[in-house]
Amino acid sequence: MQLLSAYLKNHDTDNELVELIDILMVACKEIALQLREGALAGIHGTTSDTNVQGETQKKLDVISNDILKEVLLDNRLVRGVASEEEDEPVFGNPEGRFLVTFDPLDGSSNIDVNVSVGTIFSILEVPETGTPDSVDLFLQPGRKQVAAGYVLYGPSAVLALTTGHGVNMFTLAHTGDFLLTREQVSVPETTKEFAINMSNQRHWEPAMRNYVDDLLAGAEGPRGKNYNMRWIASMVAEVHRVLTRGGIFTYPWDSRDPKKPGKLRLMYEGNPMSMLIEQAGGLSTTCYQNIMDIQPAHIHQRVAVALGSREEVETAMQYHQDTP
Ligand code: AHM
Ligand code: MG
Repeated sequence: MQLLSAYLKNHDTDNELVELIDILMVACKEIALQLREGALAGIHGTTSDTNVQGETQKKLDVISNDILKEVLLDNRLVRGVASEEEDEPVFGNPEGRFLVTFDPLDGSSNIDVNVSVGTIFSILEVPETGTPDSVDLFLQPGRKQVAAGYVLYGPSAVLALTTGHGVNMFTLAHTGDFLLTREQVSVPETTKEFAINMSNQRHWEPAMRNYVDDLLAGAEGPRGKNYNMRWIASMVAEVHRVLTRGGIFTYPWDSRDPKKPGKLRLMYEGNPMSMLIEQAGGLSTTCYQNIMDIQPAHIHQRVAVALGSREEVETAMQYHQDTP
């Protein structure tokens, strides 16, 4: 089985990008270790702080954020990082070539109940040399990502990675190495499985309500087949399932906070997951437009997400075009 860095080098990945991905994995291995210890490491529960988005921070959110920041900013290749858990980007080497955005521990409401969580990351290049440190460096559409991925901390720790040449998966071995376990992952075009937080149904747009009603109607309804539903409340685990056996995962716009276009964040969740899904042949949209075409206005911007099996996502989009 091939080592992550050897695989990437054999597949024409730029040496500096390989080095950066290796460094990122040093941080993720440390997070995986902390998670494995669980209550033994005293990592359960919350801190007394809230993040920039007003959410209570879990202890491990903070620990994971610190690990990633420390490891990345220590590397000469990194110009700066932006994190879901930080108000502003943090800058490193002024000559660094890359910018990294991350959700250090996605799905963190699952930590205390010992259910899968993950780290999501996106790598961008500094647009022009000589530009001063500022948040503007990061405000690039998802199409500009040079790599994206996640590490799912589940029964095993799995890295799903794209550098723009398909999606590959690597499993963390007891030796501490990530080894190639799935090559050129492809999302099935059709599906009979959907994932949405149904408890928000009353807040959705009519188009989303109609779409989900028709899924629930099963074989007797307009979709003509029986659908299964899953909700793990951990986007990394949901996307991993979609990459593994297809499906549609959606966190749509809802009316609870009309100013926010969705719950998930464009730069830490929407863009990297969209790159993975598209590179595996799937589709990732807001139900109106392709997520990676959005020009971000600020780093903590939210986005509505519907991603997964191409035909199913196209159908969901069609409901949004057809419903006034
Ligand atoms: P987080 O980054 O604060 O963990 O929030 C993102 C998570 C996603 O992983 C998941 O899809 C969603 O929030 C779950 O939301 P809900 O609490 O509505 O089930
Ligand atoms: Mg989070």
